[in-house]
Amino acid sequence: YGPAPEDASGVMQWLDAHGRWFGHYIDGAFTKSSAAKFESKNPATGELLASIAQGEAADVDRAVKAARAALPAWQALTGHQRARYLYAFARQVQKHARKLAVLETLDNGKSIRETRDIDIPLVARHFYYHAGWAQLLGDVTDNGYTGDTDLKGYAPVGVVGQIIPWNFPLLMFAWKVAPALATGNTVVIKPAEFTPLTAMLFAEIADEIGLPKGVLNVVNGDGATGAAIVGHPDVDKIAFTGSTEVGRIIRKATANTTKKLSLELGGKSPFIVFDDADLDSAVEGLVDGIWFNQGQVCCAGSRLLVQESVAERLYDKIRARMETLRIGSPLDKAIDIGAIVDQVQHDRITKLVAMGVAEGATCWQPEIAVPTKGLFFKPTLLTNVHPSSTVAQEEIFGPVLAAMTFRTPAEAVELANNTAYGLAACVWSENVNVALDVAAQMKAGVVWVNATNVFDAAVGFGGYRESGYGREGGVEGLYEYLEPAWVKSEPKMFAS
Ligand code: TXE
Repeated sequence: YGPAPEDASGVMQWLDAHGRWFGHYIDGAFTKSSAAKFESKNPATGELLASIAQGEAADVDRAVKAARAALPAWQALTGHQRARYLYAFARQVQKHARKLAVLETLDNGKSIRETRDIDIPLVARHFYYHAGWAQLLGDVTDNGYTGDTDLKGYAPVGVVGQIIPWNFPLLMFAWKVAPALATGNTVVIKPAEFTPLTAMLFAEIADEIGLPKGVLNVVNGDGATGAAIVGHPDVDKIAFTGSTEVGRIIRKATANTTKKLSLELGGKSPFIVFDDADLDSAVEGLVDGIWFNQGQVCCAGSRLLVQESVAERLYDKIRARMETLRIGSPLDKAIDIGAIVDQVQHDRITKLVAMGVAEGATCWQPEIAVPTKGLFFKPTLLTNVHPSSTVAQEEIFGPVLAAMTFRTPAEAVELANNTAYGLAACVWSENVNVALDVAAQMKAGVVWVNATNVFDAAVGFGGYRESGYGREGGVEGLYEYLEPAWVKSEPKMFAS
């Protein structure tokens, strides 16, 4: 990882070795059974990376059958034995870190600094963390005596269908797969159609570590493939991360079934700055909060709420910092902002910013160089945003900060909670009483004080209201994949 742009030749060779054509990973085998296919492109260059099989209902059915068949043997392992596979995954992720990071950056457009320093280490951390739980839970589910006569424990849910988005392809894969396997479930997972490639490399890792066939199945495809997983009668649980709109569709599709459901959906998270805040720190927080991953982050601090008395001073500092952001080739290690994942998303961001301006917002972008080719979008500041306007209410999912002002803490709380979402919030103040009081009133699943985007495998992440339900990570995340199974037997009277 020297100063030169990251070398992608090794990953290109890997793609070539596969004939730039990937299928699914079902029952421990790579298959290209589907006739239809779609293309995965590098959004920074437009270059075709590979063609991918479009999973059909028959592929989903084979994957579900494989997962069902693998379930008894997987559940019969002790927690310790399952943990060994999860530790092996974590170690292989570290071993293949560079390849995974480069492939993720090529497929998604995110900067190599982020994939290398944030995404991949968090993926490994997630597997290590859940390996620990596999051991501990195994002791409960396998041998769980809590007294002489009570056999208490938890049973795995069964076959789990998982559908993930494109903004953190491998990290979302880890967030879904690690807890499911740790708790004794088997998996059918569908990567997002924009970013299927690291899931294929991960399937190779599953093969490498000798994961029993059928325990992890990867079916590629778009929303139709996702719907086939959701609708399959032999899937016991659906775990979904994606848009609020598709979350609603899945809720309806499963309403008449007994499927367990967890949903991690969109957000419009407030980033509240009080007049006594360390403004320079807050600006750095914003760089992370809204320009990290090009703003394609469900918990992005996309609504800046700043106390009126310091608003102009903060805007000046933000603009000055925006002039220093570097946008360009994601493989360049000095880049802050990479490419937007797909033309559809780029168009959506462009449209929403135009709507913001039409609704009265002032749009400002720095005079920085942007590559002429590729799906790049300049960091953008919208001021004079009306709290009820579209850009204040709807997730833009791009590098666009919508700024509003408030006068009192009560007004800040009201504005902050004034959306349909409830995922994350940040409060910046040097006054601990104000910060904690406001933090406690946030309708959000996670609140950061003088910080933003702090994640850890040990902390349950998720939201409520239109941001969904269920948690990923931490103890809470485990319960999404377990059913309490309490068995009681009467004490035996031993004949003398
Ligand atoms: O999401 P979709 P899209 C938000 C963000 C973004 C918007 C649209 O605002 O601009 O959603 O993105 C699969 N049944 N988020 O259209 O469609 C799909 O194949 C089952 C926030 O890409 O929700 C992909 O694997 N599955 C979010 C996954 O759902 C279906 C991250 C997500 O795609 C399906 C991504 C169906 N009917 C977008 N239709 C976050 N919470 O971080 C699609 N899919």
